[in-house]
Order: sequence, then structure tokens, then C-alpha cells
Amino acid sequence: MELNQHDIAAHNEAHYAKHKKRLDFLCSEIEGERAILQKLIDFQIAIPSWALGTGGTRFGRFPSGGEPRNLEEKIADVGLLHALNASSGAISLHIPWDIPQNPTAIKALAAQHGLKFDAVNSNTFQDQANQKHSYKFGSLQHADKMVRQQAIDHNIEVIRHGEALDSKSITVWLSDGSCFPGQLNFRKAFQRTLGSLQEIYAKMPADWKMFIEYKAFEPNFYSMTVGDWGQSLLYAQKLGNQAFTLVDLGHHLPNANIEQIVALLMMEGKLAGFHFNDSKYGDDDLTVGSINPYQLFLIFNELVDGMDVRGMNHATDLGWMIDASHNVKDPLEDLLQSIEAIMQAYAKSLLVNRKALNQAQNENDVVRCQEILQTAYQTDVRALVAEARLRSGAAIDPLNLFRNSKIRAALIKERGAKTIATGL
Ligand code: PSV
Ligand code: MN
Repeated sequence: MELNQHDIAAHNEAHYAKHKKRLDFLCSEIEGERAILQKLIDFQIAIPSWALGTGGTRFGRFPSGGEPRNLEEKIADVGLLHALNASSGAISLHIPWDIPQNPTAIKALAAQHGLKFDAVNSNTFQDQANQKHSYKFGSLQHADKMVRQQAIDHNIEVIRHGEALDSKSITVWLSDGSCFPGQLNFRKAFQRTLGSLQEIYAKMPADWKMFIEYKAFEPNFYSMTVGDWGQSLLYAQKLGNQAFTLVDLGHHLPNANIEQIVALLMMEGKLAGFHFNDSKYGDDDLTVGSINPYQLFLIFNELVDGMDVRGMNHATDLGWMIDASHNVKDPLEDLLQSIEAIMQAYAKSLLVNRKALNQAQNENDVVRCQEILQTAYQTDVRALVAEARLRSGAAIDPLNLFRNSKIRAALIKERGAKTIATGL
């Protein structure tokens, strides 16, 4: 389902006067709006192929219909999002959920929608039908070399799929760990995992990156072999300069200071990028910014500070992706909300008066430090984010346009009311 350019134009015309009023007010309040606008225009957030369908829990799944049934339709959905907001210019594939049968055709289809391929993801957390050895007791950590080899081969195959699509990174998330004390020798599990990762790393092209994602718990509930940023960083340091630590916001224990983790990973040049989502209790996979938008802003505040100190390109030097699940909302609407929340947090962090903050920090003026951060956070930047979209040919208010269009109804008609997307 393509979005008609006339629909965007008509929407923008109808919303322009109100938008312009808000923008003019905002610009009278802030400085450097031109540079900020360009940064917002350049900033792209990858969409994971598995977030386009209705998610489920182990208790059930309630699809609302019109979900993509194959890779082509997933690409079409991300293309639709990108047409609406001009900020979702990449898709991340999960193998074997999304094996491209004809990579040349898939690449051409993505290009038609202005999309690139972000990191490819391997999957050794499920057994596949045609698989010889089970991952019940882990994959890269497994005591049996045959199981490890199968998982290594799978990761190398994922890299080859990624190469065919011009992807430049592989994200390795392992569910490996143990459920009960005594089940696993931690040291041996670490060493076996490292050995396996080294074999995969050796097969990466020179311009590729390996992202090592950590998670505190689930599906293993006693120990995870890549359980936190310390363990991920250890692997990344031992592997070499093409390996980095990936931060999924939902993968921490409650109240973890994620912004501090991010600052230190950046300092070490070992931050890969993000899987954005939000949570109240654990890996809830909720819409970005729906529970704790201030934390998201604080994370971006550290990111902008750290990237600027290191002279990094905000748009391209880290991996930006959403990793959420949509159980009760329309996945496309949820993704539009997530992207909006990320863009707002980013825009607000660009408003922080860094010189003043630095001075206040040096003077131990704690009150002023807080005022500086909160002045930026409390600025309503929505008009700036909308203007960035407008200048890129997208919609002033993508969610409003999507909701008032007949797109979802057309998708349900085309794909069916109870489609089951591949993936989780
Ligand atoms: C694991 O919870 C995770 O965050 C990893 O990124 C996986 O690839 C993804 O979710 C699968 O849904
Ligand atoms: Mn993730």
C-alpha cells in the first residue's frame, strides 16, 4: 500500500498555518535552530522487521489484522513509515525469520522506498524445524562443540545474507545462560562463548561491525552469559576493534543508570548503538518514551555530549534502532509514536547549553545543573521535529495522517484480518 503524495501535500496544507505559528514561537525562544533542523533531518532510526506485526506474550496474541506476511510486505510497511516521517530509512532483518530469497530484488525493492539495510540479527535462541542440534542448553556457550559449531555456522550465514544486502553489521543477542545455580560453570561458559564469537568475528568483512547485545534475564533466570554491559564490554574488548556493546533499553535491572553506562561506553569507543523501547518492570518492549521520557532525554544528553567530544557523526556513527513489541496497539501507529519520542528526545538534547552546564558542574552548582537540563527538557520541540519532516517531504503530523487515511483498512483487505507475522 503506497502513500499517495497528494495525501501528504493535502495534509501539510491543512496543518501548515498552525504549525508555522508554533514553529515561529519556538524559534523565538531557542538558538541555533538551523543546525538542529539539519541534524534532525539527517537522523534515521531503523525499524526491526519483527516489530511490524502484532506481538504476543506467552499468554496469547490478539492480531488486529493487515500485518505483513513476508519480507516484501515488511519492506513496504517500513517504506510507508518512512514516507510518513522521513526518519525511518532502514530496516533490520532477523535470520531465519526474514531470509531474502532473491537479495538483488529485495535490495531493489528497499531502494524504491528509500530504505537501507541496518544490522542483521542472528537467532540461536530458538530451535528451527530443520536443525540438527538443540539450543535448549545454549548455543555459543554450549558444552558440546557440535552445538557451538552449528551456532557459529548460523552466524556466519547471517553475515553472508547481510553482505548480499549491503548491511554493515551483525547483532548477536544470545539467550545463553542458566536457570539454576550449579547448572553452568560461569568461567567455562564465558570462555566457550568468547571462542565461538572469535570464530564468527574472523569471518566478518573488514568494514563490518559486530554488536554484542546484553540482557539481564530471560529466558534464563539465574544467569545470562552476556548479562550486562560489563560482560558485553569484556567480549568486545577481547574480540577487537570491530566489536561493540549494544544497549537495548529494556535489558537492564530496574533503576539502572543507563545514561551513565552509555557515557562510559562512549568514552571507551565501544558503544555500538541502541535498541530503543520503554519499560516499567523489565523487558516490557513498550513504546519509546511512553513510561520514562526524561530518562530517554538524559541518555541522549550523554550521547550528544560524548559524540561531540569524540567528533562523531550523530546520524551515522552509532546504530539507532527500535526494538519493541506491539500487543495492544496498531504496530505502525506505535512505531510512529516511538520515532516521534526519539526525535523529540534528540532535539531536546541538542538544546542543552553545554558550556553553561560544564561551568555549573565545575562550580558544583547543582541547582543550576538541574535547571539547565530541565530547561531543555521542558521545551516543546514538536514544531521543530515537524519542520524537519516537512523539509524532507514528509508529513507534519504522520500519526494524524495515518489515522485519517484508509491505509490500515486497505492492508486488512489485502492481507487478511488475522494474519500472523513471522517472528515473535
Ligand atoms: C531479545 O530480547 C531482543 O532484544 C534481541 O534484540 C532479539 O534479537 C530481539 O529481542 C528479538 O525479539
Ligand atoms: Mn533488542
